[in-house]
This record gives sequence, structure tokens and C-alpha cells, in this order.
Amino acid sequence: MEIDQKTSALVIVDLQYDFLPGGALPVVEGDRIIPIVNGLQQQFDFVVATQDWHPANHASFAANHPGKTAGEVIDLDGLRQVLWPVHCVQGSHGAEFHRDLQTHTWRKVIRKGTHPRVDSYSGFFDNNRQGDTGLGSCLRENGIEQVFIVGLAADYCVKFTVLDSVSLGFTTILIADATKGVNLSPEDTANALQEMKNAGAKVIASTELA
Ligand code: VGL
Ligand code: ZN
Repeated sequence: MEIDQKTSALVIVDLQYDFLPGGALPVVEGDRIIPIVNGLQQQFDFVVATQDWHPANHASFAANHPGKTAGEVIDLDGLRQVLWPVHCVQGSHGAEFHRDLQTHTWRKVIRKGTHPRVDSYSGFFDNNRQGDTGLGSCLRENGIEQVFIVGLAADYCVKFTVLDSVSLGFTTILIADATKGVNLSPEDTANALQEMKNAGAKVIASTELA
């Protein structure tokens, strides 16, 4: 597959310490995708990244709901909310990008999940679809038509970023060997891949890119 540099972007989702082995909400072997993502970065002129960036009082943290534990699901202002361990707190080490990740060429970093009462899995919109991070307009203003998506986690933030990208009209390509899932249930990542395909996303391997 040929990458049209003028109209293509690589979007790197949440490659932060808290989602990597040793972090607060680790994806098993999540660090294995870092060299693949760095290799892909060489193939794109236009690279942006998202950063999960929560205040300490964020409503997605189980610790902020007395008696609840991570993995439980609550109703949060009418939305289904999975409760997570405290992660990616603004300014903390866990919220930083992994040191091996090349960041110097990034055009923009999109911080999300900053509203204390609303979670934001997608890099485009908050989970209630009210807040817009500006990623869509950033891509449009730069003439981007094809969005290639990589990062963590395949069954949450990557999935919702892919689905929103499709819904905004971008040709959307998930690079499957450059993502991995949390898998609260063992099938979650496989189901997420199917959901993304059903929505119209393409799923490719990094080796297919020329
Ligand atoms: C994520 C759960 C909570 C992710 C972020 O990056 O996939 N998952 N916050
Ligand atoms: Zn989060």
C-alpha cells in the first residue's frame, strides 16, 4: 500500500507509561509496539499523538467512587463507564510518553480526558460526544484524507479513535501489529477489530506499507 504523503497522517494513541508494562493500567507486551511505531514514523510526514490526561479527581477512577473497584461498570451521568485504576494523571510520570518513542517530529499532541466528569477514549471526541479535541479540524486543515492509527489500547482508545475517524469521513486504516488491547475479557481485542472492520476501517500490517 502506497502512502500519499500530502493527504496521509499517522495518529499515535496513548503510548504512555501507564499503559505499558509496569504502569497503572498496563497492556500486556504493550512496549513491543514501540519499535514498530518508531519505524512507521519514518514513513509519514504528518504525525500526531494523543495523550490521556486526567485530573486526579477524574470520575473514571475507581478510587474516586468509595466501595468500587477497577473493572466495575457504573452509570456516569447517563453513560456506561468502566472504572479504571488511577492512570495518566496530569503531570505524573505515568502520563508521559515512553522515552524510546520519537516525539520530536510530531505536529500536535492532543490531550483528552481532561474534564473531571467525562471520559474520552477517542482522540476526536469525549465519550458524551460533546467535547471536541480539535483533532478532526487539525487533520482537515492540513489536507489529511487518510488516517493511519496505531497505539494503545486496541479495545478502548484505539477502537473509539478509529470509529470516530470513520464517522468523520476519513479513510481509516488500523495498523494491527502496532496496537494491543487491555482485554478485560479475553475476546475484547478480537471483537474490537471486527467492530472497526464492520464500521468501514481497513486493517493492515505495518509490512504492507511502502
Ligand atoms: C484508555 C482506559 C482508560 C486507553 C484510556 O488509552 O485505551 N483505556 N483510559
Ligand atoms: Zn483514561
